Amino acid sequence: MKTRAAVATAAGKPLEVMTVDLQGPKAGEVLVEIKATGICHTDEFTRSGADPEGLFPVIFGHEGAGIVVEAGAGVTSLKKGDHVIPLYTPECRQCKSCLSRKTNLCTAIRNTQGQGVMPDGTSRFSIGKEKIHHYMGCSTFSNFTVVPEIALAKIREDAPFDKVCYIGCGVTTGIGAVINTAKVEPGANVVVFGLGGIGLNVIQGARLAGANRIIGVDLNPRRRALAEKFGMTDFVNPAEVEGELVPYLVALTDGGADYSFECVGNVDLMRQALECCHRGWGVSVIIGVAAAGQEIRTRPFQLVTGRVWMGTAFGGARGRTDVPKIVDWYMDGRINIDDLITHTMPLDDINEAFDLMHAGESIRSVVVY
Ligand code: NAD
Ligand code: AHE
Ligand code: ZN
Repeated sequence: MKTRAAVATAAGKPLEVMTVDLQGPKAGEVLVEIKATGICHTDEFTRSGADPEGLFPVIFGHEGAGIVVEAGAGVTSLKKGDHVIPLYTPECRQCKSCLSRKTNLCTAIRNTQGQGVMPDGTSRFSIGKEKIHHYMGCSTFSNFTVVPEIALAKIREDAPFDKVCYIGCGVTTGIGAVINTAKVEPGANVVVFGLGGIGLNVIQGARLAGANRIIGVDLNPRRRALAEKFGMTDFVNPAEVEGELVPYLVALTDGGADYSFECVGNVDLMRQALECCHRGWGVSVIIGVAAAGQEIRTRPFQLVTGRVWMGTAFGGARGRTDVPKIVDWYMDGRINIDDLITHTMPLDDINEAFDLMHAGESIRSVVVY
């Protein structure tokens, strides 16, 4: 079949909206009509060329929601008409990682997904004879896409696609980092570096967890009002702090944060996020994705004296199990997604979403098909 898609032909170039060829689903695969997709900073990270795993040409997008059009041979858990959210972290429930119960990082299709192809080693997307890569196993910047069955969460049918698509990455990553990864307890003091599409969900998660002080750190003063609406108690603009940021944050938190979260992808901030944690027990969670060649640094003494450095992908969520529950939280009014979706646009205008992100204007832009 043919489908409209935004194709990234080379690193650093704007996306090109065009008609591409899409092969139907093979065994264990599902054809999905994408109804809406968010644009995450990770799409921009790879588009820019900063991602060491970046492959081109490719169809980006990993924050979508849609409807099953056709289930391939052997698919048992989904049927035509089901509403779904594609998962860049699948959940096969059979691999060593899934069975360990220690991680959400299912390994069933990790290798081929990283190579931009389906589990059988081939791509479903092409233009004539030229192959186009899949991205993170999702490629939601295409009106129709093919996704493995184990990488689709079935969701309730009354949930609006243009809102719950954000659960496909940003919402789950931010809230999950607090609840699943850090396991923030009531009364804890939390510092969040970066108040964009991920950081604001960390704030919302910290409020759900019953945190006491929730301190937001961002260079963009326009983030303040929305962050306060989501539960931030104190705003710190590093550009306005006299002297060093770390001692300032340590003083603000009576000796250091119980938990900190880096939601930018900047290795210098990752160090500050660790070092503003409380001696003896502070936990710092890396969420941001840093460019190729970057490395984190700190004095080992920071860890010797009890601080813990950890990271999280997709908020530690097991997608097929957890995503339908997060959709319920949204539908029950327990979490706010609407206020974070600041812009919507048709696929033809998708490059505007990247411009808005760079200008610090948007939290989440959503393409509605
Ligand atoms: P975003 O562009 O919406 O937000 C980034 C925020 O960081 C902005 O508010 C910006 O003003 C702020 N910022 C930039 N430089 C700063 C600095 N030096 N000090 C303080 N604040 C600064 O991005 P996003 O979509 O929220 O994504 C954030 C990061 O999380 C990205 O690196 C993205 O790739 C990563 N991410 C990781 C996962 C995961 O599973 N680990 C999932 C989604 C996104
Ligand atoms: N390819 C990058 C790593 C990118 C990365 O860390 N991706 C996260 C999801 S970000 C979502 O917005 C992830 O889940 N990684 C786990 C995995 O298995 O890819 C690089 O730097 O090489
Ligand atoms: Zn993402």
